[in-house]
Amino acid sequence: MTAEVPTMDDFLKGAPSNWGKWGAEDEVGSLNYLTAQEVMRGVAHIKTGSVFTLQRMIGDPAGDPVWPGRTPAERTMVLDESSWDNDHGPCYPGGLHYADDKIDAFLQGSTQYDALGHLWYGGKIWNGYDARTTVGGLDKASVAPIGERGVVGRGVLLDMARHRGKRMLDKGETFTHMDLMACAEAQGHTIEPHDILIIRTNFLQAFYEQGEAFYDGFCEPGLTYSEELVRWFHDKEIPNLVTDTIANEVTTDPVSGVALPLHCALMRNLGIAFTEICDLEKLAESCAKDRQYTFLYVAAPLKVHRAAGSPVNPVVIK
Ligand code: UVW
Repeated sequence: MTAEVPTMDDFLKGAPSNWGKWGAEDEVGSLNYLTAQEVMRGVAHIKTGSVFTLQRMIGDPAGDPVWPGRTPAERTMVLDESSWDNDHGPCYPGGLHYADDKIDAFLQGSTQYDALGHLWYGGKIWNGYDARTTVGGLDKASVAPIGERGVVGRGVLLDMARHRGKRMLDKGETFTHMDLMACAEAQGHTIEPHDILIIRTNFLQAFYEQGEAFYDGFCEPGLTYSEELVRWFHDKEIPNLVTDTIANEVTTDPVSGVALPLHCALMRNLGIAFTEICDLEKLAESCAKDRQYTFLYVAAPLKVHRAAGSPVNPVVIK
């Protein structure tokens, strides 16, 4: 007999919450921890000026990994030289030609920031706003306020794959906050309050190697729920969780069977911003070489009105 999966309400009963902490109108949650002082703390970790960008290519010929049910972005040429070959191109004085294109894309279909109102349970989104405010577009806690604010602070790479001596973590493999701390210790640093946590699993390598078979029995590796873990994120006042997986946590909690409980416990309840589908390979290689795992992290998703998420190309400066 299989045990019944609890409702999110029951599962997270009594879990810590930051609702109201930054006022009744707040839409950026734990990003409020990233004060000017935190920006300068991040800047202090720039040692050589090397720059890394963390976005995966949109429309990568190798494929775009997306959450099941979403489709990769489709880019279409609207104008190119053939437009003038066929007399479709607009005529400008002087004979200017140009290329124009557009994309049809899930806003969560590439490296992205989730809006704090991206998901919910019990009829309430971040900060206690009614889930009905999401109908037709997010009137509250959309991605736009995160884009408006920007995200800058000390970033810390936690290379869980290297820490476990693996090329990539396995399907459904889990780790906890204790593992994150052990990983940091092995890397020669600590995790400090207000650090932006960037976790590498290299799991999406399986997508590039396996193609569609990657989605069979879909269960990504990642952080796994416990009350202690949620309390740790709360007490450490973590502003932003960044990973190289599609959804930042083990897809299904192996103990309870609940799907994506950390999205609810960390994003919906604590207001921690989630950044997903990052490419951490070049950064990880550099960190393994020079043993510098702390740096300045800078990101700002696109300001899309009422959107539940938006593409981003985060930048790390070491
Ligand atoms: C879901 O919303 C299901 O996933 P993500 O956070 O990856 O967009």
